[in-house]
Amino acid sequence: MENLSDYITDHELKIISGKILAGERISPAEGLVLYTRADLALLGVLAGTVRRRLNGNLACFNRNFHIEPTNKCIYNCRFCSYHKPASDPGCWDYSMEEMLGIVRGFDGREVTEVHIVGGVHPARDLHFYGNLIQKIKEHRPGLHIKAFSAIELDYMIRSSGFSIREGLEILKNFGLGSIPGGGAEIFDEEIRNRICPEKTSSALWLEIHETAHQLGIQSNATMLYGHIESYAHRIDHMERLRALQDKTRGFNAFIPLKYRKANNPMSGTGEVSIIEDLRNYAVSRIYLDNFSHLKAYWPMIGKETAQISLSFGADDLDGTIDDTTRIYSMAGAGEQNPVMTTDEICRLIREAGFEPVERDSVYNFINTFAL
Ligand code: V47
Ligand code: SF4
Repeated sequence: MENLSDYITDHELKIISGKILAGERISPAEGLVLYTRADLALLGVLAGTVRRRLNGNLACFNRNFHIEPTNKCIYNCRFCSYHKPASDPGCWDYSMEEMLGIVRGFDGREVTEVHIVGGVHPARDLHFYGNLIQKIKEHRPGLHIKAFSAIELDYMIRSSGFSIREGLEILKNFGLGSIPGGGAEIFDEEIRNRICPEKTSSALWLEIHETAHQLGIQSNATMLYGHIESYAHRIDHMERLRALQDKTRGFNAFIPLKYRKANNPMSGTGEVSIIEDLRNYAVSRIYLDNFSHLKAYWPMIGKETAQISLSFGADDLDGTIDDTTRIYSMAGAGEQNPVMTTDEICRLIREAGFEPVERDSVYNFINTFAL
């Protein structure tokens, strides 16, 4: 036997594998066959081929830190362990000065990006957040500000009386660099209604990202998986993203986020296995053929799974983070104090057989780390 296809006994899988190896797009039905009938070894080879076609042997990361302005939130997503009522001792609400203090804490350190995302605060509008961006930029003009999920944007822009386009333009003028991928969850309306009924609709999430792309603001997209959704729902989610990306080319990275069960009302659904995480990375790498980057967000899945994911399609490990995010540790992720030095991230990447490269927030490569 000489060809990979000689080893595949399932006829349909053989045809789908042939398409992937030839660089052809697969259909939603074919994506479902991959999820349900392909074993992990085959998925690794197929996703690895796509990954190498797009990103060669490189695995990238950036040097960043997070600001989580508040965990007060007007919504009550059932999977969320993060938001707290104002009366709760675990509730925080940073003032402008406190947030600028976090930024100043990184003075003299080689970070290139601040990632700002938090709960949807009832009383903070576009003016407040625009001001925050402006002040950060005044202090450190070179720092890229990747900020606010579409859910936060929807509320802050709406409550300030602007259209989405106007609001995004205002934030861009203040210095917003790009938009993170949060709040996408699962687009299927029935599942969305069961896990986060009050949240910005899927259609509006997509519209906000489409408008941002039209204004030259690049963004990411996430998918919350491993709860009550089916494989068909995941394919539907990725299909909507792939269609938008065909139109705008404005997405940088796709980030699957594994549902973590601690301290939230959906705990009873449990968590999926590492096998499922790897299967999901591989199918998303193959399905989203027009996304250049697949991010394995290590604070969510842990350093070791992130390292293995590089062989299942991922090419981006996000950032050094420096212990500045709490969303996942509060939901039970293994990384209680997420921080990695540049040396550690490079070692992890090399050990997995890839070459580390530092990227900026819009995926220009800025630093290689020759041994
Ligand atoms: O939308 C909340 C998720 C997201 C849980 O763009 C949970 O670079 C798992 O979007 N279990 C916010 N996930 C974070 C986010 C993100 C993270 C890293 C990088 C980027 C980027 C974006 O966190 C929410 C939601 O899907 N989340 N609770 C939980 N219990
Ligand atoms: Fe609020 Fe975000 Fe938590 Fe939903 S996931 S309750 S929008 S903080």
